[in-house]
Amino acid sequence: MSYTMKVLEKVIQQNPNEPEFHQAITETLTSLQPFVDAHPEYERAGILERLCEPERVIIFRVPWVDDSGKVHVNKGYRVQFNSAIGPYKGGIRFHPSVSLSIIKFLGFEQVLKNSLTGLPMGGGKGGSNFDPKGKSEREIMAFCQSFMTELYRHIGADTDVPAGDIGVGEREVGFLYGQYKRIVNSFTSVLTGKGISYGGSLTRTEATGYGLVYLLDEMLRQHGNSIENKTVVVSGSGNVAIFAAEKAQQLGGKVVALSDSNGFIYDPEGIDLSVVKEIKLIKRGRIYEYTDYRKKAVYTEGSRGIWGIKCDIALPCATQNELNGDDARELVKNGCFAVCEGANMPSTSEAIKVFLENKVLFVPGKAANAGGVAVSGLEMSQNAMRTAWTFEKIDRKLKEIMINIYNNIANVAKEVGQEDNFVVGANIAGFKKVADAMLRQGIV
Ligand code: NDP
Ligand code: 2IT
Repeated sequence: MSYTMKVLEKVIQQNPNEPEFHQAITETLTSLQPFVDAHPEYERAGILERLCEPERVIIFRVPWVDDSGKVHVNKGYRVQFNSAIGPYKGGIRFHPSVSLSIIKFLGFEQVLKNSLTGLPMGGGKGGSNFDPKGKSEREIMAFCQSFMTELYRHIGADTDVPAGDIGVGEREVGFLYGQYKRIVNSFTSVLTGKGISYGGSLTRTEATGYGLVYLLDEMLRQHGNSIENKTVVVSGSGNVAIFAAEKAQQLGGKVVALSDSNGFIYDPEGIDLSVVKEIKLIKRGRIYEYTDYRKKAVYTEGSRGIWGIKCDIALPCATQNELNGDDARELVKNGCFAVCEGANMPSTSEAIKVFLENKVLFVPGKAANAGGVAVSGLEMSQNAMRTAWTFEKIDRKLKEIMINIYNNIANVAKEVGQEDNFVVGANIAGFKKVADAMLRQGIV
């Protein structure tokens, strides 16, 4: 058995009951196999064993009190996965499904994603099984303060810099930052995605969605195509989905659907994003409310149904494993020719196989959604310089980074004889830089 497959088998065996983590490492290691096995220095230095074992896992109790005075306890996590190329960097997720497996899969992906941005950032991820839905603002604040009261001792501007993810946006980052500053009495760049008035970067809110579409646009351009007049389906209706839809519309695409975990809306005339923003960003409501504003729009229960809508381009921007093999076959049957992942691991392994077999231009999340963490990196730079760049400057840099990522993954795929296989391209390109840094730093 090859070195790569031996490591994969062992890691799975040593980390039972972590299905999402197994899925992420299986996808990555399988596509890295020919490359890694052709370079015996990786085996000699135990690179894969070390890459698959987080440098540190922190699990902690998060006690908090609800508005009725009842005490609740949640689990808090921070997985500091790999710091070979920079301080740990990656978001915090608040969602009832959060488990060690989910945080480890996200942390593992983050290591390679951050490497692809070209910026000096290692990989980490954190979160809690806390469910923010239906909580008052005071309850959210109390939870964030309790979470940070433990987390603060493990993070730092040069050590580990968390940010947002599902359930954690600017409001939550603000509460987390306020508590950090209060405890350590220091105003440092320990979180990104901050509010603009206290060190946040312009464009960070838009970055993941915009970056996704910049990469898509470049890929289509290099294939003699464009977004113009294409029908686009975007799943989710959170931070990533909204700004992916916005940029796709700005580039002439027709976005016809969005979803949340309960169902999806289809608007044959094209989604009115000002309505979506009012519902989701201002009222914190549900996506079905869209039909109150737009009479031709239809709401359907069940979020998976969104993949049955005929489209040219699909952008899954909600959550892991939201698009399975059947969904992929349905998309292909309906003529979808490009899929870029705004979410982390939204396509199951079977779905990815279907896309690749059918020559769909498929870009995995670790490359396609790297714009968010890239602008987080730019936020860290601005904070270190005690300056603030304009929206236009950051947007330009974001676009440049996404185009570089596309060229990098496309070139690597071509070099290994797998043109347009961006899964292989992203994994090898992301891995090479981290592995090289690890080789040079000795056995640590
Ligand atoms: P948000 O919390 O802003 O939005 C999440 C969206 O996904 C909501 O519409 C939510 O619906 C939906 N969703 C969550 N779980 C499910 C589910 N089980 N089925 C269907 N829909 C679901 O998060 P983000 O937009 O920030 O994150 C979305 C994805 O993008 C995640 O995979 C995240 O890891 C990834 N990502 C985020 C980045 C960022 O900068 N924020 C950067 C790179 C990747 P509901 O309201 O019903 O829960
Ligand atoms: O998955 C991701 O890349 C994020 N949630 C963003 C991480 C960050 O540090 O900005």
